[in-house]
Amino acid sequence: MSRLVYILNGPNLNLLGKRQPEIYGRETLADVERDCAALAKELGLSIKFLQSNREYEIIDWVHEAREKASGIVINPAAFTHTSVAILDALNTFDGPVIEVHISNVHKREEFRHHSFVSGRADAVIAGAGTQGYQFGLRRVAHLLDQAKSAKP
Ligand code: CA2
Repeated sequence: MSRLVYILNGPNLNLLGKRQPEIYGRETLADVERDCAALAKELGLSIKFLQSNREYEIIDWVHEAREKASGIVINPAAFTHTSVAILDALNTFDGPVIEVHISNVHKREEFRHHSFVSGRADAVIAGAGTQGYQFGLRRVAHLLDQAKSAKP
């Protein structure tokens, strides 16, 4: 299998760095993509970095990842707290899934405390800022390496 990792971003994350810097920081999504691409190179991974405001598009990308990718890092944004459909899609994916939140959702409003996606995620990273994406990528690389060395 490839060492391709899909990095999926949910609604409104296209505004990253442009609004609410006190919650989400000053880095834009393009900055996050650039940092992830550099780290991926170091880790021997390649990435496909995507953002959508549409639930169905994220579901379609998870389906595409089933065919093409070895791991998924996902910040489902508000869909985290609402989407059984994204959970169902992720449940069809065989490789590592890491859920990332830029903010610490547990320090915020009650409605952000529940995540449907966490029911599938192998790890959940919240509150590490945009660095969380890099932690997520490192974890995927580690799990892929482990799986490879466990093969007879
Ligand atoms: O902390 C996170 O990464 C979240 O997934 C971000 C979501 C929020 O609904 C989740 O509860 C936690 C919101 C993404 C909105 O992104 C914006 C970025 C900049 C300005 C406005 C929105």
